Amino acid sequence: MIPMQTSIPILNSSIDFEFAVGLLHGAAVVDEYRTLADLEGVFDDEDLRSSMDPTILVYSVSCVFPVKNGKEGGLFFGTTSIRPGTVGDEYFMTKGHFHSKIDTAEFYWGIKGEGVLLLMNEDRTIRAERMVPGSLHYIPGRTAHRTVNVGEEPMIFGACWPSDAGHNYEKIRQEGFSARVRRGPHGPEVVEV
Ligand code: PAN
Ligand code: ZN
Repeated sequence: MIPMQTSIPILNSSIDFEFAVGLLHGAAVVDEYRTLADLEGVFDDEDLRSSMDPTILVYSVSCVFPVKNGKEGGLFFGTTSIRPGTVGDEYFMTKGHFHSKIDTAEFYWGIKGEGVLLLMNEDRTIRAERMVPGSLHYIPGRTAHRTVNVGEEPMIFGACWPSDAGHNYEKIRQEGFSARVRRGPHGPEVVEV
C-alpha cells in the first residue's frame, strides 16, 4: 500500500505529514519529550516513580504552530506518542490539562495502539473514551483531558486545537484527575479516586 502523505506549506517551509503513522517532518516541526523526570506527582506511587530511571521516555509530542501562540482564529496541530509502560500498575500517560482559555475545545483521533482518554469536567465528574486507530474524540471546552497508553506498543494520536487555547497544567498538578487507569487482572481498569 502506498502511504498517504500530505504536504502542508507553512511558514515558508514545507511540512510532510504521514497520516497513517502520525509522523510530521519539516524544519517547522517542534518536538517535545517527557521523561519520568518531568512527571513528578503525576502517578499515584510517587516514591516508585522517583526511584525509577529518570531518563525513561514516557511520551513525545510533535507540533506545528502556523501562527503565533495566543493568536485568535488559528489552529495548532500535533501528534503525541505515549510509550508502553507502567509505574507500578498505573499505565504511562500524559500530564493532562485544562485549556487556559477554558472554553476552547479540541479534536483528538486515534492513529496507532490502544488508549484511554480521560475527560473531566470542572466539577470533577469524569468519563473515559477508548482510543483505537480511527477513533475520533471531541473534547468540549471546560474539560480537562489526559491520555493513557493501555497497550503493549506506542499509542499515537493526533490533536488539533485553537491557537489561543493555552495549557493550564497547574490545576491538574494541584488537584489531579478524579480517576486513574490501572492494569487489572483482566485488563485496564478505570478506577475513580
Ligand atoms: C495535546 C497535548 C499532548 C501532551 O497536544 O498537549 O497530548 O499532553 P500534555 O500537554 O497534557 O502533556 C493537547 O491536548 N493540546 O492541547
Ligand atoms: Zn489540549
